[in-house]
Amino acid sequence: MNAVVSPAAQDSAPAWIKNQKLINWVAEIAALTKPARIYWCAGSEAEYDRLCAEMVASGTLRRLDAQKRPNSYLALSDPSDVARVEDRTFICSETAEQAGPTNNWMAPEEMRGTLKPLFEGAMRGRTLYVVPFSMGPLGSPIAHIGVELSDSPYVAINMRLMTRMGRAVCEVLGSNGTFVPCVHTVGKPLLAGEKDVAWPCNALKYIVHFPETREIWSFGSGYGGNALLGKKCFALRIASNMGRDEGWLAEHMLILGVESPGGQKHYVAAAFPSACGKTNFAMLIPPKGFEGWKVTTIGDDIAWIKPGADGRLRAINPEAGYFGVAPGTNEQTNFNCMASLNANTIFTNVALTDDGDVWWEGKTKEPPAHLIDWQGQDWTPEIGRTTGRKAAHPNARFTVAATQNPVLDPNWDDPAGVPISAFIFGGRRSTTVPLVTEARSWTEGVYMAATMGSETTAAAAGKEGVVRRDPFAMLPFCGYNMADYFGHWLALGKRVEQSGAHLPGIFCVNWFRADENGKFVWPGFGENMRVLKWVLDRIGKKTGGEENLFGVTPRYEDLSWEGSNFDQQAFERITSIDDAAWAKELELHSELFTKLAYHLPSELEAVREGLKARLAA
Ligand code: SAT
Ligand code: MN
Repeated sequence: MNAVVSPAAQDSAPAWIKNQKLINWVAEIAALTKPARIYWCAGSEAEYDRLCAEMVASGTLRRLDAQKRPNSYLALSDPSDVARVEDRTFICSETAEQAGPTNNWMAPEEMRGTLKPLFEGAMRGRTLYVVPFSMGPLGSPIAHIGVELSDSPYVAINMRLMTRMGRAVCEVLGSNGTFVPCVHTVGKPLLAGEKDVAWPCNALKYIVHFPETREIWSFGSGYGGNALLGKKCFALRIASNMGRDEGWLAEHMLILGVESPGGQKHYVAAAFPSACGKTNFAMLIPPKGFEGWKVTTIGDDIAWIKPGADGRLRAINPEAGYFGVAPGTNEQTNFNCMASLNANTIFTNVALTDDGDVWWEGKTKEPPAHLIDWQGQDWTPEIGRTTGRKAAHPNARFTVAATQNPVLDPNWDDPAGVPISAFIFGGRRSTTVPLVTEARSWTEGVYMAATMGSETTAAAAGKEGVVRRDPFAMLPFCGYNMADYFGHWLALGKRVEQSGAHLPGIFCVNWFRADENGKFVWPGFGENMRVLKWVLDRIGKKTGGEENLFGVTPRYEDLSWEGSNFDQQAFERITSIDDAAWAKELELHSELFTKLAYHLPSELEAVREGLKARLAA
């Protein structure tokens, strides 16, 4: 069947599109953006292969060596379009207070007025791809459908790996189903006869959310979370609004399964900021001394969590693939991830080897003698040393379907979701925050997550390595007032507790404490299993710990050290609480609370007062 139609023949959408609202909306957006063609994505493999072949022909993709990296491609972006743009991301709720002080806000009507001329004719000369997608298992009561209209074929192929995409979604949508409308353009119309560039984009960027009408409009970028609108825009910023209204949670969390040698299985959801190791943690291989333990992946970036019929919190991964950071990934840091990337992968902004494979910093100890770097330039170790230029961009990414993961959890696609036993929150902190701390209550846990700080990474445009407050690792992703979001967490906890269902424990971790030379003290990666086991043992009341200033931390003897030579002295270094540093830390909490004073739950203010008093005593 021919699914390519001219905009004029708009109503000849494929027969499997039964939703008139969708057909009308596509016609409306086509009338505004004036694409040369409309293509309805069915989501088949043949379609994927064809779109990739077209992008190879146009120079956007390069096919990698068929033996070394079968069915895989490399895309190099424009050097100005390499990460999320937080300062160009807007939450346009009715009032500024609803967006809160941590989001950029503009009045909805003013923003619509700004966007209209930008989208007017923006897709001229290009194809408008209609990309229907489900966030979550098809038909799951926790899942939701979106449709992205994009003039980027790169978006279409990435969405096929990252979501359940295409015709099957339209069948679930039916004639009356609702969907979140997502409009995306790279913002670079093609004039008649104009030759396209490999990575079209616009210096001006707008990533815009209208929470009330649940709409997303993205202009000017083709990269990652700016362009794959199912991810941060829908699954976090819009979904956090849906969750607040409907009594559930949309979180920046991985979900993993842990099975003990005795066959006891738990699921844990863990929030870390972008590029802090969520993918590595979600695919962890238990270290020596943990024979018989199994860790499996439900998701590596986003969790949607809802109380089930029994009141217990159940989670799904709304995504169906991983858009992970390549640099630093290797057989030692993440063996399962490397295995996932063996074939059927899209790489973006990594380096190309002379034999048609990919390379990035940290992939091997020694870099190859010659590479084409992420900007398409010759690169040698010598050039790297003398210019400081990296072969791969620090935010270079891979896109791969979850089904490529050798440790994918058998329940990853279960529409009912999986029950959550514990929440873990972690920032990247070279000082101050100990290896692991258990909250003594839900409220204390919400406080810990709310006041979390982290050093910035290359995942967002801007300066790297500065500590900023990143509540719940949601600072760039919460689609409404952060103080109201804290309140939502407190209320949901009360609701679960009142239902008599198990309320997950809350823990805070920090893998990143460094010594005086800036070297990480904790080995991390597979060794994080020792902390994970302590977390589960605490939930099962099987191990000890001692109270510190803000929760319960393990003593050296409370962790399992079998197979490890990490000694007590090193352990003290990463678990010690420095009173002076904490006095400063509490000042930063105060600063955050002052900023979020409007609607800040009084319970959190009370926890802070308690901590201050404890520290003074
Ligand atoms: O660019 S993405 O938002 O998709 C990745 C990230 O920053 O976590
Ligand atoms: Mn993320």
